[in-house]
Amino acid sequence: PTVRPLVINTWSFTSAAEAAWKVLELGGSALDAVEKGCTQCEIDQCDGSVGYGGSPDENGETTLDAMIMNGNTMEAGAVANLRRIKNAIGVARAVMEHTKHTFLVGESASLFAESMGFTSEDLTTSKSLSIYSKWLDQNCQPNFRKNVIPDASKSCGPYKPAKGLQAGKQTVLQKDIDVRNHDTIGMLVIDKKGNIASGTSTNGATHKIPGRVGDSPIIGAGAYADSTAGAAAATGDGDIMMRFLPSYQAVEYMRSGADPKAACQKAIVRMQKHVEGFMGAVICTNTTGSYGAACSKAPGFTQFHFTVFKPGFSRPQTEV
Ligand code: SD4
Repeated sequence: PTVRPLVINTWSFTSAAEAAWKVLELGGSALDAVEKGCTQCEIDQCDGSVGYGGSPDENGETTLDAMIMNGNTMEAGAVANLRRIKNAIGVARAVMEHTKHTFLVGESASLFAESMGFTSEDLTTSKSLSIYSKWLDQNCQPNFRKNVIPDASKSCGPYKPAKGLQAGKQTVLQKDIDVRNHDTIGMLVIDKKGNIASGTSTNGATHKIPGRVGDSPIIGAGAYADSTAGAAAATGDGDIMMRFLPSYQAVEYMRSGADPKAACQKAIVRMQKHVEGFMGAVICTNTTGSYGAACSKAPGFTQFHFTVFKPGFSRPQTEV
């Protein structure tokens, strides 16, 4: 039997699922529900890893990555390294609907957002500042990059090859990435008409090198949607996941007949085969609203929670 409408999102972000569900109950579209749901997480600063005031980079700045995809039209919009704008998924949708482009990045993405009427404000909070200051004191040398960032009193580097990097086993950032700093929202929605949409929003990885973009805004990596096959979203170590397009892969597995859980598992296994100790999870739904998830366990990451709202539920429920 077909389950409609359906909201499923990564982690225990129930306020996001609730916001998306409200849109669907009123007859809204999958796309509106995804935008509303992920926006709620940006407002709530879900787990400190979505929205403003989280994951300060090496300069102490919070920057955001987001994408949204319409599985009916296969249109998508994305922003990465977005500065000063809180509603990253809103900007991603504006890229999709108001330009002929798909992906805008960095300062230019922020200028686009401002021109579209999004408020420009500081994304730093006392919390992000304190995370940054502690880390800076412990990890960085004074004035290393003074030539690059003239007003930096301290900064990081020089960067050395990470152990096993040549063999593709590890990334420079992997040691900094664990369950505490890695909770992107990825959301999949099927509306009453059967339209499927997906989206993500994140502030990425804590202490990232400025300019670092994760998997979340990359179409097919962070999320994917195709109303003829299903949708998927990923969370975890984006520096690794973006090399495998796990969301695209999982949707294609479902198109070839895999059930959602198996599709998620197969996408995870492909990454595990190549990267020892890799940490990540994928959620999937097919066109009938059957859904599933899989994760790659790592030290500090032994259980992956995701949230579901579907007919018969009076509130979102978290599943493992
Ligand atoms: C990233 N994948 O930027 C994101 C972070 C994440 O759960 O998913 N956290 O690498």
